[in-house]
Amino acid sequence: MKQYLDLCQHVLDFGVDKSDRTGTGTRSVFGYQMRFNLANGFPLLTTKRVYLKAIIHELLWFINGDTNIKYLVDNDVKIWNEWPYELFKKSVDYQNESLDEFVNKIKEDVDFAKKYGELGPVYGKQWRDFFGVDQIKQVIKQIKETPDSRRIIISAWNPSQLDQMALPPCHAFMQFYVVNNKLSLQLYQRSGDIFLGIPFNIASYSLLLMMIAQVCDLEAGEFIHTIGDAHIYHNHFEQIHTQLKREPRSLPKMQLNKSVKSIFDFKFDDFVLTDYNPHKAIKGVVAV
Ligand code: THF
Repeated sequence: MKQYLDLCQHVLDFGVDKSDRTGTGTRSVFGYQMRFNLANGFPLLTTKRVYLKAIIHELLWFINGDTNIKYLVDNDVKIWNEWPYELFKKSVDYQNESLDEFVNKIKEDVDFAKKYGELGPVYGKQWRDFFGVDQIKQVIKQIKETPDSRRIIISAWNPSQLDQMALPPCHAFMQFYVVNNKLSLQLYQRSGDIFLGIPFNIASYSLLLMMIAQVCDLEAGEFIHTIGDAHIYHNHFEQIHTQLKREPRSLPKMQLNKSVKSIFDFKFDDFVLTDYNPHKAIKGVVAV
């Protein structure tokens, strides 16, 4: 995926070193755009192995309107664990449990999960119930009934609820566009962690585009990814350099179960990825 490697090189060359909320330090540019034509294959990075299982579960979890990490934990998806753990550490019930012990309690104790697995009104809540508006349903209706509309939008950014969220949305605003029987999706992401988050976000929104296209009887066109603060954490430089030395390989193919007709009926097994032959996985620490 040349687009991703170009982004990495651009930020290394033209980015400015900038401190951040997490105290890790980043190199950052403000404003960057990538385009992925879904006809060219499924845009899953090939310069490292990306864990698609987590991406699918996370997306189904968003679409379901869920904001509690229990579903993810039960499916061994770890990507959201750090944030509720940080909140738990500040609570009266915290007795020096490690992250692993915390996650085990979420898995085994339903009441504990209810209390401490909650992220607040994050993506799932805003997508499905933004002060009573089911934005997923609304957008699908608009795409079917008024495909020329320039108002086909989902916003996860709800200013009046930001203070209740464990983390304000990074991928905050999406717009859909229909032309020549093709559906395209542009995402505005206010903040993008280029090594860990961005590969997930590209794959996740490309999947969402394919799913919505299918239930609207359209082809998937382009996923356009617009990023505000695009940054490489200083402790990810080596991982980025490793990928820049690797030769990108041909993209895999993603097949959705064609019999699914409602966005709310997709299940984990309805997604089949083939021809994915990435370079080896690369580890990196997530900044919280
Ligand atoms: N915060 C930061 N600092 N980076 C992010 O990418 C990020 N997200 C979400 C919310 N806050 C963020 C969480 N998404 C991983 C991937 C996505 C995440 C968080 C973490 C991650 O650690 N991925 C590893 C391991 C995956 C695994 O095997 O479980 C990887 O190698 O890809 C961006 O939306």
